[in-house]
Amino acid sequence: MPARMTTPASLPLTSSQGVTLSDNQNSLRAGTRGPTLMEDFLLQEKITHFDHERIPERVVHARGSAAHGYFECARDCSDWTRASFLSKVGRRTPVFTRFSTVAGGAGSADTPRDVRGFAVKFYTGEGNFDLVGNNIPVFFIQDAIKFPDLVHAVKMEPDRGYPQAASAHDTFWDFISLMPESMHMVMWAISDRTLPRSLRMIDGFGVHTFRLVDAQGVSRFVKFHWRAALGVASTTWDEAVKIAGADPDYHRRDLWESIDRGDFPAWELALQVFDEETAASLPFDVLDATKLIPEELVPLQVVGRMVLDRNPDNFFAETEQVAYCPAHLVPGIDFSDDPLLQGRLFSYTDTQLSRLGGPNFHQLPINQPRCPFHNFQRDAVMQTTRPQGRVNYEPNSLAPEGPRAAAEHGFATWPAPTTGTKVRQRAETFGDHYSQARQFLASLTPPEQRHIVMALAFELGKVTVLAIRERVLGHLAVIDAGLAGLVAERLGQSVPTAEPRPQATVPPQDLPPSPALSQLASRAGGLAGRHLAALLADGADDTLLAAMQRALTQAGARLTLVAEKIGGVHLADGTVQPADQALAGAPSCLFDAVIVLGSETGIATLRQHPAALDWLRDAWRHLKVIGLDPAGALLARTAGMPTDEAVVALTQRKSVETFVQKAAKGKYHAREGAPGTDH
Ligand code: HDE
Repeated sequence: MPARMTTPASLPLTSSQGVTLSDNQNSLRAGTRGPTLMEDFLLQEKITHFDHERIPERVVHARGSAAHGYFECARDCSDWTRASFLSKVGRRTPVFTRFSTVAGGAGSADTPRDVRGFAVKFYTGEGNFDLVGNNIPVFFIQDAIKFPDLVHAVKMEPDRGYPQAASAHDTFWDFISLMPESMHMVMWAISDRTLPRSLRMIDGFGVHTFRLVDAQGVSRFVKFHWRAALGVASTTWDEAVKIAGADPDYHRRDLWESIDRGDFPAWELALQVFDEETAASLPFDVLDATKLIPEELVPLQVVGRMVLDRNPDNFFAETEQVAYCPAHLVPGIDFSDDPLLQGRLFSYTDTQLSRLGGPNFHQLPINQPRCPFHNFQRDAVMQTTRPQGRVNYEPNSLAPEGPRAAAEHGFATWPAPTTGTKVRQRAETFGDHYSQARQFLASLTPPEQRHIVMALAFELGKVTVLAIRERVLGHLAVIDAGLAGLVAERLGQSVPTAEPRPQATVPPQDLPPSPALSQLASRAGGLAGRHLAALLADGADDTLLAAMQRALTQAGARLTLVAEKIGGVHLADGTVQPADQALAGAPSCLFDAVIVLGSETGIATLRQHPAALDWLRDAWRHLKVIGLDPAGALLARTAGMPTDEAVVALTQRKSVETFVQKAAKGKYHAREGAPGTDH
C-alpha cells in the first residue's frame, strides 16, 4: 500500500522533471518480496542526486558559518576613494559574511586553536567587493609561493591522516622552525586570539596594504580593520578543548542563535589611511604581510558599521557555495604590490573552478552581483542565463545598444609606476622577522603573556623531534630571552646556545609597545551578548532567581537554567521550574559565568554527582565569576572549590547586583595560579 501523506494544503511532490510522485516510500519491485526494477526512474533520479550532494570542501577554511546583513556608511570617504558604498553617510550595502577556521575539515569542531577567517562580500551598486581577511592582522609568510607548504604542514600529516584541526604536531612546527618570517604571526597564533569566545567577539583585518583611489585619481594606502562591537574575548585552552567535546558547533550555534533572537552582532569598519611618505617613514615595508602598522602610528578612522541580521535560508546554497576572492574590487579600491596579495588574486577563482565546477559560479544567487551585469562571456558548464541575439562579441555594429566599456567611470587600475629586473628575490626591507614579534609580546598584559608561554609549551610538548623544539626555542630566544627560558623550563629542556641556533639576519629593534594590540587592555567589557547559566536544585529561591533573570536581561545577557533532569526542579514557592538543559549536556565550559541555587536538601543529590562537581571545578578553573547561595556553597565545598573575590555569596537582591557587576568584567585573571587553575 502506498503511504498517502498529502493534506489538502500540501504541494505535490514531484521529480526534478516535474512529474508528480504517487509514492515516496516504496521503490518499484516485481512483487512485494521481489527484486527492484531498473526502470524505477524515480528511485534512480533521487539516489543519483543524493550520491552527488557533496562538493569538494575548501582546501583551507573548510569549516565556516555565515550570515547576511548590511554595511552602513558613517563617513563620507570621497576625499579618499570614489567607491560609492563609502561615499554617502547612511548608505546601506547588503553583505554576506563568512567566518571560518583554517586548518580543519568542514565537519571539524569550532574551537581548535586556529586563526579565524573573516570574509565579507559587499554587494555594492558598482559590483561586488570582497574583503577576505582574518582575525589576526598579519600572516605567516611573505610570498604566496609558500602557501601550499604552510597549509600542508599544518593540516593532518599525509601518511597517517591526523591530527585534525590542530597545529600541535611535528610537521607544522618543523616548517615554522625553518621559516623565521613566520615568527610575528606565530606569536599571534599562540595568543588568546586563536581561542575566540564567539565569532561575534573577534576583530577582522584585511591584512595586506591596499590602495584607495579618489575621483581625481589620487591614491593612498589603506589597511582595513573590523572591530567587534562586543569587544574581543577568548576562552582558556582547557575550556576550548572541553567545548569541542560538549558542543562541536559552539560558534556556529552561538552565531545562529543570537541572530535568530534578534541580538545582531555588529562590527565597525575602520581604516588606516596613509600616504607614500608615511609608508616610507615606517621601520618596515608596508608590502610585507608579516607586519602591521600600530594604531599609535597611523590611527584608525571609523567609516561604517556592519550588522549581521539574517541567517542563511540554506547552508549549502549560501555558506558553502559563496565564493570570495580578493580580486573582486570596485572602482576606488586597488591592490598594492604585496607579493602575498598578488598570489591570492588568481588563487581564489582558480579554486572555485574545481570546488564549484566551472566558471559560472558567479551566477549562483549568493555570488551574483546585486547590480546589473552584462558582458560577452558565454556558455560553459551550468550556464543558467539565456543571453539573446546574435551578437556575442565586441566591438560590434549589430547591437549598438549592447554593453560597452566606460572610460570615465569604469574600473581603472591606478597607474603605479613600475620598472624592474625579473628576479626571484625578496626586498631587503622584508628582512626583519623579529622586531614586531617582540613588540607584540611587550604590548600584552601579564596574563596574556603567560598564556603565550603556556600555549607554546603545550604545542611544542606535542612535537616529538627534539631538534624541532630546539630550533623553535632558538627563534624564541631572538624574540625574547625570558620567553624562551620560560618555555624551555616547561618543556624540561634548555634553550640551545650554540650553532645551529637560529640567528636574526637583521638584528631586531625594540619598538615601543602598542597597547592597542592587547585584547585585555582594550576589551569593551559588559555582559551584552554573554550567556550565563544557573545550576538549579530543588528548593532554589524563586525571588532570587527572578531577580537574577531580570538583572541579566537588563545587562543584555541571557540565562540558561540547568538542572539534573530536563523536567526541572521545585522552587521554594512550590512551583515547578522546567530546565532549559539537563546537566549532562550543559557543562559549565559552555557559559561565561555561573550561579548555583538550591536548598540544603535539594542540593544533596548534586553533591553526589560528578557532573555537578566538575561543573564548579571547571567554572573555577576557567576563571569564571561564580555566584553561590548557601546550598551552592555546600556543593562548592564538596567539589573542593576554593573561594576568592570572584565567588559571590548570593543571599539577597544586593548580592545579585554585585554578581552582575563582577561578571561584567569578564574572566577573573587574578585567580590564575591559585590551586585548581592552569598556570
Ligand atoms: Fe586564503 N584561500 N589564501 N588567505 N582565505 C582561500 O579560497 C590563499 C590568505 C582567507 O569563507 C581559498 O574559496 C593563498 C590570507 C579566507 O570562503 C584559497 C594565500 C588571508 C578564506 C585561498 C592565502 C586569507 C580563504 C580556499 C597565500 C587573510 C575563506 C577556498 C597567498 C588576509 C573564504 C577558497 C571563505 C580561502 C588561497 C592567504 C583569508 C585556496 C594562495 C593572507 C578568510 O583560494
